[in-house]
Amino acid sequence: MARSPTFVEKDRPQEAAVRAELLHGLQATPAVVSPKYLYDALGSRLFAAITELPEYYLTRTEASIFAREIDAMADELPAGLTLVDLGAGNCEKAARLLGPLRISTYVAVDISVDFLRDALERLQQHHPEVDMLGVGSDFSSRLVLPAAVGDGARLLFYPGSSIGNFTPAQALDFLRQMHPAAQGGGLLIGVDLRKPVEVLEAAYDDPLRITAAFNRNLLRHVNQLVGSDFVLADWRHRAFFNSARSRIEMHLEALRSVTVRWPGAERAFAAGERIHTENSYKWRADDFAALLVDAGFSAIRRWTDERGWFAVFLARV
Ligand code: AVJ
Repeated sequence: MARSPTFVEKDRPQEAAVRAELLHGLQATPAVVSPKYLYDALGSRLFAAITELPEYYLTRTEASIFAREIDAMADELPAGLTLVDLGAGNCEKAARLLGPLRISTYVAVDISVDFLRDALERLQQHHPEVDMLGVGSDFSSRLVLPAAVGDGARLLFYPGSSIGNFTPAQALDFLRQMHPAAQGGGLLIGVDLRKPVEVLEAAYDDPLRITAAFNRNLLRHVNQLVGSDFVLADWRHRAFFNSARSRIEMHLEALRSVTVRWPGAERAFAAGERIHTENSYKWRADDFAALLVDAGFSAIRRWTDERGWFAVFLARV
């Protein structure tokens, strides 16, 4: 019997709260906008294009690790887990895990439930035996899953090095929230590793300038959300490796002095002044394993590619 997915929306982000958060960041020195605003409909498509770039090794490398090690991963896990996909998007990565990991329930979580509908309905056709639930939730600051996810042991799935957007302190806090949320199951997480700076910087400043478009598109999204009048031609993409903090930083840099206005206020930017839009931390595998232990996880296994560029960790609670 073919089932159909269920959808729930958890705490839809309030327009007023979004405005307040954005305007607070735009008035700060240095100005800052959360990377979650990179992902409007166009931004999500630009990110998908980034994952196809030869320079953006992350997605491809992670996929190669899963392709090679999926049976070893399955050996570590009981059948019948609930797979909770944090940041599911097109559900493509999880689709390859359902069969091999003998998943009984699949929960796709993304910032907007609307991003999930088509993908989850399509996936359900291919896996009629798996219960499927789509959840709209911004879990980036607090991981709260609706009761509908159920009380079975969960395998929390956090691929793509999304954890890289968090500072080490925030990452620890997030992992500590994940530990009880797994309900006796575990965590399967992809983490980008330190590597030569030229490789890192090319991945975030590609010659086709897709990453530049992805970053600059954030200003259009902000204009839409707060009614500001950013002119994209006034801003250039900057991405560089901050070695002391072991992170790629993305910024938007004013090409000339500009004043940006929005209902109720304005902000002047000098030529060369920047808006910080993203951090992407690059971990040492041993440091990340220690972080998992700190967060309460145990029985940690890790797999990497032959270049040692990316790691997938499996941790049990
Ligand atoms: C989705 C956060 C993993 O940090 O590599 C890609 C986002 N930013 N290119 C990353 C991103 C610029 C990506 N994550």
